[in-house]
Amino acid sequence: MKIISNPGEQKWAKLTGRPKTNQTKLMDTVNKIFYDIHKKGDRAVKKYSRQFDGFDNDTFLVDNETIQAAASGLSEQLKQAIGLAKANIGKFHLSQQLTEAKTETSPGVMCWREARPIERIGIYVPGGSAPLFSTVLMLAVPARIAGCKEIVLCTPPDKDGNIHPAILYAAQTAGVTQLFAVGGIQAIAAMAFGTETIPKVDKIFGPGNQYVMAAKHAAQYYGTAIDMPAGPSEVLVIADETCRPSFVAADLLSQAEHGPDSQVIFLSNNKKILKEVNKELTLQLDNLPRKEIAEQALKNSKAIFFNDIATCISFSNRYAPEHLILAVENPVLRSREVTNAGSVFLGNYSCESAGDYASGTNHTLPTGGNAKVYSGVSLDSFVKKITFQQLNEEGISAIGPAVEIMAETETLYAHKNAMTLRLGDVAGKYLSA
Ligand code: HSO
Ligand code: ZN
Repeated sequence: MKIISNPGEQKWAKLTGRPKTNQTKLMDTVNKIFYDIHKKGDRAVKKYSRQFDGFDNDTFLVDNETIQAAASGLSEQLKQAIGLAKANIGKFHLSQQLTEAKTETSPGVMCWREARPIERIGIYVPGGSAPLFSTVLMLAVPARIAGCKEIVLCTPPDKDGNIHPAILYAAQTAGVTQLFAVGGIQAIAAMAFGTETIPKVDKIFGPGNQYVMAAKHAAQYYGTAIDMPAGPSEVLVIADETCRPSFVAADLLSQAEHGPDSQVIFLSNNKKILKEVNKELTLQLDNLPRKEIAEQALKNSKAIFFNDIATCISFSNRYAPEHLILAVENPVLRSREVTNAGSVFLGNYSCESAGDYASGTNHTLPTGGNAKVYSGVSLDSFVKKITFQQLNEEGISAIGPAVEIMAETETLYAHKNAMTLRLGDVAGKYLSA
């Protein structure tokens, strides 16, 4: 990584920018496929699956037998690991199930909120070179806890129509209700509109390449919600002299190996550490099977020296990374200065991999600077919160006159009347008493 030294704030806008992709041409393709699938359903999904994935089958539905059989293709060790990850993800997301207190805003006026599950959710799991079965757990486990009735999963099969057994197994243990061997834009369009075999869902979750992202964008336009806008995955590591350079290098590489467009940033207040991490990077890179991908990602990455950790954190806040690792002295204390990040990993032992798989936090996180305004996926992502209110006679007397005059000023006399009638009713009761 080439090292930049003490860039002034006027350079931060450029340094914290993300590469731009041209969505316009992509959206033309997406719109065409959406139109076709809306009109022709399964027939169009089949056409595009054949065209893009080379997959030609009578049905996309993966039957229960195939799903059950997947377990036998996995080692006991892996199944136990999946069990541990599932349990921790479950515990952490269950802890987010909070009941809000009812509030009496004026005497006799009670207001409160209650969560209700989103009924039908869709999960997209990308194919490609890495079978991300951990994403199945990250999305289906909280969906089940939230009480979502239908959990539909789409994932592209290989040319023979097969799906990685770990994806099938994770889907089964996490409670996916229907699984389809469909990928890409056509999978998102199918879940957005519904076809003869693939059900329409209310909200689509999950990562994907730029085609899938563009399709999720279109799905929103046609009335299906999505988890969040997403781009290539990111990590920003801040390290001081207390860090372990080999750990830092491993963390940077674990992000870099995701894809050639992965974003990797390393900040330090110590020039020696910057050099040592660089040395470690070269050493560790050589042993990685995904060396070429990681190397490409590192080409666009940045290592920056700042005089102090406070400036490193200010820079990170401007960048708003998906993952932030604080390999510094007193990381918990330092974390108070963090204002924008998807998920923060504190101290030398808290690697991103822990959160990617098994600590319990969700790995579906905002990228591309969206951490300034979006939270990562949590239990809240699978519910909506409904407000309730109940007024009694005392409540009508307390806020009735205010409602009347506000409605009158807005010239909405039916609104006013709805309150006037009740005020009259309450007054009548007192008169007759
Ligand atoms: N780091 C990725 C998630 C992931 N890593 C899945 C490994 N498997 C985005 O947060
Ligand atoms: Zn990862």
